[in-house]
Amino acid sequence: MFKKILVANRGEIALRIQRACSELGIRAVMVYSEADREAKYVKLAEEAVCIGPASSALSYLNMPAIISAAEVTDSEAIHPGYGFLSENANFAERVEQSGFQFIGPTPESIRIMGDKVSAKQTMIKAGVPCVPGSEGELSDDAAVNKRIARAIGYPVIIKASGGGGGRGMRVVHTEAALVNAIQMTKAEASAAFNNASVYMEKFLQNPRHIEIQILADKHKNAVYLGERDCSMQRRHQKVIEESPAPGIPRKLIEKIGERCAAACKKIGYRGAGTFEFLYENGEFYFIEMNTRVQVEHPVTEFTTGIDIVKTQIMVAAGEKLPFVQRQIEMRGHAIECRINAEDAYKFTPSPGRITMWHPPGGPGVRVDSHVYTNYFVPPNYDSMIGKIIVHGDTREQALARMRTALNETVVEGIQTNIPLHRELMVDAKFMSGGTNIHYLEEWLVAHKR
Ligand code: MV4
Repeated sequence: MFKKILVANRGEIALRIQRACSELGIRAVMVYSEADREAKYVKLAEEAVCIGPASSALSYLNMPAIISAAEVTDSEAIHPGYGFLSENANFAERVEQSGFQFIGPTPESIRIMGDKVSAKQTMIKAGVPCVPGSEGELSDDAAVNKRIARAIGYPVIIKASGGGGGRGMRVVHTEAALVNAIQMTKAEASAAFNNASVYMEKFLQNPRHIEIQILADKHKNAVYLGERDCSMQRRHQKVIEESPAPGIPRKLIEKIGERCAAACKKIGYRGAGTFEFLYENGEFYFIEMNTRVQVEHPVTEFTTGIDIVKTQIMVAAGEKLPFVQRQIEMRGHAIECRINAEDAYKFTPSPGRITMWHPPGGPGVRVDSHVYTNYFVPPNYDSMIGKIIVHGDTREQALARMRTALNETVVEGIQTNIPLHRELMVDAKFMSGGTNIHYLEEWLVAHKR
């Protein structure tokens, strides 16, 4: 096992990784920008290295600064967390070329999944069901593209191969609009991702966003840890996640989960990963794979009892997965609310000093947050300041625990989205379960203030 790991991230996930290291008896080296000197995990750290100014480009995205920090502290491995450099294949490569273990998949796996056309082709070959669409990248042949769209059936969606997470997409409803839409998406993709490759899919109008968590080791073992329903989102930012996904047959989840684990074995995937699916009319359609630990991983930790971050570290060190598929059981229901420093209904960021922080507690309640009373939320980064996650025997119990937890929580000095969460937890449609990816945005329009 590693003796020392460098944590190349900030905020609640930096603290989460620090906690996993502590439990494993590993020394965690924390890096921080000038704006993050006051963070809890920096104060708690046995070792911490300032890697640059507040601007992410000069600190958390600064590869030489991070690798130098690993060198001067004699770290053996680097955990990238989520966001920042976590899905940057070149970073993973440079980390390994510098003699450190990258806590995540191989640069090759990251590269394949970063290119959405190659990710999809890989999944089709591995037997994972995908959205019907073009066989790979679109050519510039208008007649061929019209034929592909007609075969799929309108509406179709044009997506940038270098995009993902909602960036670089365009819905096309008629043949008259097709050629121009492809041209526009290509031009935007070229500018945004330096990659003009685009592909076409059937546009699913009212899907749910369901993802499957997997874990794999370096010995070709892979398991799935059930699903998460992440349909409650606004502008491609998830707001609430839960597991299990209400109303989806267990047998179907197991069938898809087995396919995901088999795909991981086939491609030699290692570490934690997430298969993103759209779910509509009882069918799963793969869209993208995330090669990092995700914000919402605690939901799965609650339902499976497995520590995903600890397992990431163990498999990076070469250990075998400490469980096989039949030992993994899902129990109860978990829900996560992301707590953001923002106006609850206008969504404008609300950085500043937190004058009072009273997190909730009690049975089945977990709070992942790096903030505390008198902490200053810097304006330079994502507005998420923490997560409240609850677990119960049933969805109803989990909802009741979340309502209690949200009512107990006191945050003063800045604005948060807790009032929005309080309303959603008593919304009749959300309470009945199974809302689609458009529900929250429609709810916000209907509840304008
Ligand atoms: C789609 C889709 C409908 N049909 N693909 C948006 C984020 C990116 N991961 C994929 N996205 C979508 N792809 C087809 N063929 C609708 C979306 C989509 C979406 C997906 C998941 C969660 C929220 C979303 C919000 C808008 C659109």
